Amino acid sequence: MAPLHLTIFFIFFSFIFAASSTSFTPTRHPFDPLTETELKLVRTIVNKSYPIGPDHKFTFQYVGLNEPDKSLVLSWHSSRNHTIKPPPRQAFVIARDKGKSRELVVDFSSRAIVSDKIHVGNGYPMLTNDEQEAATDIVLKFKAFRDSVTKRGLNVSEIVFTSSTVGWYGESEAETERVIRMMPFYLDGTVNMYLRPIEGMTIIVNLDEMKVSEFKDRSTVTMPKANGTEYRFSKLKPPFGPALRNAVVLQPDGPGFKVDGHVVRWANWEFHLSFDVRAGVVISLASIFDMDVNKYRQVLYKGHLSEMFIPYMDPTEDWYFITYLDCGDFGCGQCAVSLEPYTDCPAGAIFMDGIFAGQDGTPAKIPNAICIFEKYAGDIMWRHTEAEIPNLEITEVRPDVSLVARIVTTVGNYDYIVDYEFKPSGSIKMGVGLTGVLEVKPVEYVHTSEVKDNEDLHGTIVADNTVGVNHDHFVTFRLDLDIDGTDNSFVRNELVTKRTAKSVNTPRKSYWTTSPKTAKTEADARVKLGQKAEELVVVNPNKKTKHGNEVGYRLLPGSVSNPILFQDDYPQIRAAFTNYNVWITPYNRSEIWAGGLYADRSRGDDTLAVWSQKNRKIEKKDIVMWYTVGFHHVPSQEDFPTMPTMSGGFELRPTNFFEKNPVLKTKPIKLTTARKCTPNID
Ligand SMILES: *[C@@H]1O[C@H](CO)[C@@H](O)[C@H](O)[C@H]1NC(C)=O
Ligand SMILES: *[C@@H]1O[C@H](CO)[C@@H](O)[C@H](O)[C@H]1NC(C)=O
Ligand SMILES: *[C@@H]1O[C@H](CO)[C@@H](O)[C@H](O)[C@H]1NC(C)=O
Ligand SMILES: *[C@@H]1O[C@H](CO)[C@@H](O)[C@H](O)[C@H]1NC(C)=O
Ligand SMILES: *[C@@H]1O[C@H](CO)[C@@H](O)[C@H](O)[C@H]1NC(C)=O
Ligand SMILES: [Cu+2]
Repeated sequence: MAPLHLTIFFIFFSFIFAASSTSFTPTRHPFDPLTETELKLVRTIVNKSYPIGPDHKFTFQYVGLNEPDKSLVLSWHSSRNHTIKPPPRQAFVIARDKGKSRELVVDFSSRAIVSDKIHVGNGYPMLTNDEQEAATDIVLKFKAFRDSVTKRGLNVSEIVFTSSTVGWYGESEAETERVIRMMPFYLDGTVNMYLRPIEGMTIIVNLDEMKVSEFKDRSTVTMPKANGTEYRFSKLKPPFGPALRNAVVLQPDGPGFKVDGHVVRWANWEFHLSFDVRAGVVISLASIFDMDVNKYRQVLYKGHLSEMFIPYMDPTEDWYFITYLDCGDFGCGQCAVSLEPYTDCPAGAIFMDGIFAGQDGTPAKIPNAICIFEKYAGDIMWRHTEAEIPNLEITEVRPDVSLVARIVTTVGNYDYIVDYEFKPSGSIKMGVGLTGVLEVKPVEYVHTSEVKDNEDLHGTIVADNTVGVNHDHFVTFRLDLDIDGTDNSFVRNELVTKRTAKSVNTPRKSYWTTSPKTAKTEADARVKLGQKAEELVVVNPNKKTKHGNEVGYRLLPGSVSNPILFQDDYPQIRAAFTNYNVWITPYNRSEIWAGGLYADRSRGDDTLAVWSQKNRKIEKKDIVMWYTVGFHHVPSQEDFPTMPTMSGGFELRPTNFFEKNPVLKTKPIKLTTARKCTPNID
């Protein structure tokens, strides 16, 4: 069967805005990410107070935009013509300075450090790529390690490393060392290193001292084979399949969106799109044009990934500590990869680089870290066929086209595809796709029949001598919704079943009706999904529609997986922000990272769960919604040697926000095939 090369062309309609340029022109915006010039300036300014360089034990762990004052941003934004001055532009820096974590705020206009303090609590800042690479070099030169490798009959030059944070397991000393655990893998015939772990070595590197602080070898020998781990097309051998036809989405008039600096305008949407080394994509000031009132209305002040939690379920020596907080430990932006045109993102996509500071403060760049594209996946936006009227048949259909901002974060073995999708109907969908390579454990077995009675493999045999270890993925988003303004409330609209009253003349025994309750405090707004039928709506109680309904946006959750570790288990204490699927907190510019600002070796004392304990008032307040997308992952053989994408997500959907269907008057668009093709079935 020869694969067919059939090209499908779709013609896209561009909505309100005309086709536009595909290049970014620099425009000042309070949410613009720090530029290379600004990062260099940060380095120069900091160096005046704290000499930078290897001898000074001063390293940059995080450099990002200092969250601008929200009220200043809003008045600047609402002035539209931008005659009001934007808030001062500042950088927030977390540095390691002679064994301490130092927080600095650097102001660009005064070219000065305007805030300077030492972090005194638990936890350490994000790891830099640079120090993880340095740690690898240190271990490769470490004599005891090299001896162990030789003793095992292995070749040092075939060994590669990833690093793992070590977590916290109840240690009570005030200060622990800032250490990581180095995990060796063996190439020798494969590039799929994660499938060939070298087990039984404990290698701890102190990052501040940059030296091996502990080394142990329990000399286990099992290692999965390299054979069968290949995934590069160029190296795989025929037969290939299943055959897919080439598909190209063509927009003869160019993309229907416009990018001005970092501001994206498409159809009825306008938002700012940025990159942060910890969060990845940051969406801000998203507003939607309402034809009825002829203006843009605010929806999302700021939305981004806040934290991820990936605990593995093997409690033994080589595995117990694998309980990552990926964004706080490794940086979900720092781990972003360059996206491939036409495969990671479709034709017509445009790309944005990710700029961040390396450990010595010099700017580093991830080219094409974010892409933006229009998506048409054959879905229907709305339709109706009317066949009941004599002598008249009506069919009205509008295809569903949306705009997607995408980033792929590859944290070691896993690739996370994070999509922010905007729909003309007013919905915003957040999508999370998991793909990449499993984290596996070598075993002596090749078949389930060999497993001893009562032995828990903590996973599935997915290949010869290879167990894919059970684990979870929890992906937490911070969503500062501002529905038509900042003063919002959270309404839990329960659907309650009623028995029909005896007095009503009906054969029906039951019905359901709505019972809305506004959450007064944070405690009222902690939601475990799936326990009752309820709609969760963020409303603006000061704004009502013509018919008296409060304008709002509803949360449409995706499939739900809750954490099932015990609450007193250390990883769960650190990741207590996953204890509920939904939380609401009052806006606080310091409460951004659900697992705490200092996630590495954190002790759970600065999590969303702790902030929520303050039980602050949240009615008619500027509120923030937190939502966790969860997956329990029992690996299967299909996940080997790479894993087909597993997807989850959720939707924020207008609810009495508009007076009527906002896409009613969308002109019909024809997604015709430009070239007439006869599909060849063979
Ligand atoms: C930091 O300042 C010192 C002294 O002024 C200078 O010699 C050095 O080159 C500067 N380092 C960087 C990285 O700018
Ligand atoms: C800009 O907007 C402000 C407030 O909306 C208004 O007072 C001012 O007249 C406008 N200026 C110009 C030049 O349009
Ligand atoms: C070790 O690996 C390197 C390169 O990967 C190779 O050149 C060398 O011959 C190997 N040594 C042994 C003893 O196998
Ligand atoms: C590798 O695996 C393939 C089948 O997947 C098999 O045909 C081949 O013999 C194996 N090669 C080795 C060296 O084991
Ligand atoms: C804001 O958050 C920080 C960190 O959680 C906290 O210390 C501070 O008290 C909070 N401010 C308010 C007004 O709640
Ligand atoms: Cu998984």
